[in-house]
Amino acid sequence: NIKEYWSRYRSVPIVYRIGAAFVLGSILGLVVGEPATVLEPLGELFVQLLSMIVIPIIVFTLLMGIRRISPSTLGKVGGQILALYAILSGIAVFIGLAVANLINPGRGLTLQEDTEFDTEEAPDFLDVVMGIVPEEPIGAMAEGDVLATIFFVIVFGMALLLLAENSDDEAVQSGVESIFNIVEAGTEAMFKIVWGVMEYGVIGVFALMAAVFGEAGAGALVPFALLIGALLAAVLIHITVIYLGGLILLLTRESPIAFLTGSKDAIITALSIRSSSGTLPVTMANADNNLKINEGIYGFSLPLGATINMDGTAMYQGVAAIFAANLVGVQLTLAEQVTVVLIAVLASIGSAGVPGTGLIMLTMVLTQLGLPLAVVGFVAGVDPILDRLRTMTNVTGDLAVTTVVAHWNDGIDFTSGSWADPTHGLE
Ligand code: DAS
Repeated sequence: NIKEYWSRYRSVPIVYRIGAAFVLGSILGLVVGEPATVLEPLGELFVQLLSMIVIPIIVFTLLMGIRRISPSTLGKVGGQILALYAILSGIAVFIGLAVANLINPGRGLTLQEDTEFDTEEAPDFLDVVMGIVPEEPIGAMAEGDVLATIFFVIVFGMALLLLAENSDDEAVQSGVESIFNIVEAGTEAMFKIVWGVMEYGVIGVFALMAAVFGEAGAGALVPFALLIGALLAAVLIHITVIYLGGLILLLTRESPIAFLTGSKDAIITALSIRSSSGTLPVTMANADNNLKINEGIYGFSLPLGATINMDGTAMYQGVAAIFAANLVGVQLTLAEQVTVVLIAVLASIGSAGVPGTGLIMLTMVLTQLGLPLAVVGFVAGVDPILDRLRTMTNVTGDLAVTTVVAHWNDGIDFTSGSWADPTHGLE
């Protein structure tokens, strides 16, 4: 009967239900083609539901986190996180260039100059750094400005901690206490919402994938097979060698498989919605429930990473630069390829983790190299697929770095069991 089917359905971990929806939706899109794009709004709804809780979950978990780690630790942790994010992005671009020089995507293709596209300017580095201090903190939250929100919440949280330690005014003390109690309940409520939204995600992901493959169409993918293949190879090398081998196994001595298992919901969500910021609530839930990382660490490192740590995006700039050069029959010199590394790392710090960021950044890279911007319009058709590979790498990198920094600062709580038995968050 229905109730029994429903409880059997619900007993399957959400990530496998979403994974099945991902595959079935893709197949439907490839088979049905253009008509499948009618499902797009159902997919957009999923992205909007996740985006709705991004700012609230950052505010709640960051405030909770600040209570858990001291200001001096936050400074040390922040330095470690920023250093790892920058180093790994540089390595990612290098891997992207190395793989692309081997596979040589774009070889034998000719560029159709007539492709139209609208290039928005990717924000420049200085604007991003200056923009971290919000003139209107509530306005910054309303606009979903993650960096400005992080800055304000840290300042506000520090002020609360100082009051808790120094104020002798009873009312203030109990006020601080009640704020943190509200935040504690708010955080739990946010995670409940995440898993509720993920239930809808089964439908949302099915619709998203049907629409994206319906839109792109199997035929359109063939000329870009080498480009998609080169990015896929670079992504897999970066994730297995650098994240699983270098960060998890070498630096934390924990099981790379258990890390992947613990991160699976975030990985499949990133692959589905191609937005690191939109995936953030799931990324945080996995860090909290499965990887058992202290809120003081992930509450800070994950929102920051979703915005400034985009290894997949940086790597793509290297791959796409070689693709563009091959399209127009030029060979990039080593110096030019080093330029790509610098631009890609700086640009990936400056741009937000939203769909299509990597494509906008490509205009900066191609301009710098003197390669035709028409290439951006040329690859735009398959960018929804390339973007999913980039975003999945970005999110996995955020979790891997967070795990290492937590390990370095005693921020992983194995008292409640090892990673081996991660619950899928439906506690
Ligand atoms: N979609 C971006 C993200 O959310 C990545 C990209 O466009 O490169 O991380």
